[in-house]
Amino acid sequence: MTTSSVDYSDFTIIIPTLNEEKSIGKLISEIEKNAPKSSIIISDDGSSDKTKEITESYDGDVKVNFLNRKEEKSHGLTVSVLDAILKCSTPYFLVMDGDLQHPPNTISQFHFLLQQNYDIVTGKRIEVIGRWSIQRKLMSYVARILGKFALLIRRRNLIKDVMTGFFASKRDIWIPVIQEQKNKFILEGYKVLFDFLKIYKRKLKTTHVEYVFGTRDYGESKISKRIIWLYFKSLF
Ligand SMILES: Nc1nc2c(ncn2[C@@H]2O[C@H](COP(=O)(O)OP(=O)(O)OP(=O)(O)O)[C@@H](O)[C@H]2O)c(=O)[nH]1
Ligand SMILES: [Mg+2]
Repeated sequence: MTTSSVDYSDFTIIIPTLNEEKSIGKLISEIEKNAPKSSIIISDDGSSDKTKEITESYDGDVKVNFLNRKEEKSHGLTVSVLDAILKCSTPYFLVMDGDLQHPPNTISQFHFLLQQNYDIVTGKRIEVIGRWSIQRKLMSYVARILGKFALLIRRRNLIKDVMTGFFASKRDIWIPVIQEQKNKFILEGYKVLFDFLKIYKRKLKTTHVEYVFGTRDYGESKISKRIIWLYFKSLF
């Protein structure tokens, strides 16, 4: 599977952003290299830095759309991803962070697996490079276990890392769920895939791609205590 021989015109990469001027330009050029002819939707919640200008000045081979959510009534990572999926015009999409923590050189694997008819392909962290505090590690571990448990008791599809924000899927599976049950997602939250799995009752064919997660090199984390609280509340 060489990147150069593959056509990614059936693939949209969705990137939720809030002040990612330090990494967004590099990420777009990495996507251009790793997924030629793909589309990108930058779903931005009103960045006050140069994220918009950098995105709009891009003039390369992939189609980049800036979805400006600045004036929307509801803001948040989850609602930004859902709105981008509704705008997606390709059968397949991938959601990844804008801060380069999700490695663009794995994009081809997600695309390949969707073409093999998997419904959901998730990124599974095999290692975290850089320093994560003990609290962050513990929080991540507990959140994962509780998330799995919450899906298990509801008899929903289980996946390796239910907390991941790095995942790919098929537009046609998501659109009806978003159109009919958007209010069941925690729109302000961070766990869009987990919310989806909690809602979705049919059997899904799932697999994962392993990757090494970097700690943030640029910009600032937007995770707040409120976001973490919203997640724990959503479990039950
Ligand atoms: N549209 C939108 N994007 C957001 C929002 N909050 C965060 N993001 C973006 O979502 C992605 C993930 O957010 P991060 O702050 O990196 O969260 P994280 O990766 O769990 O935390 P760190 O490891 O500290 O980076 C980044 O691309 C952010 O810019 C939001 O409210 N709206
Ligand atoms: Mg991050």
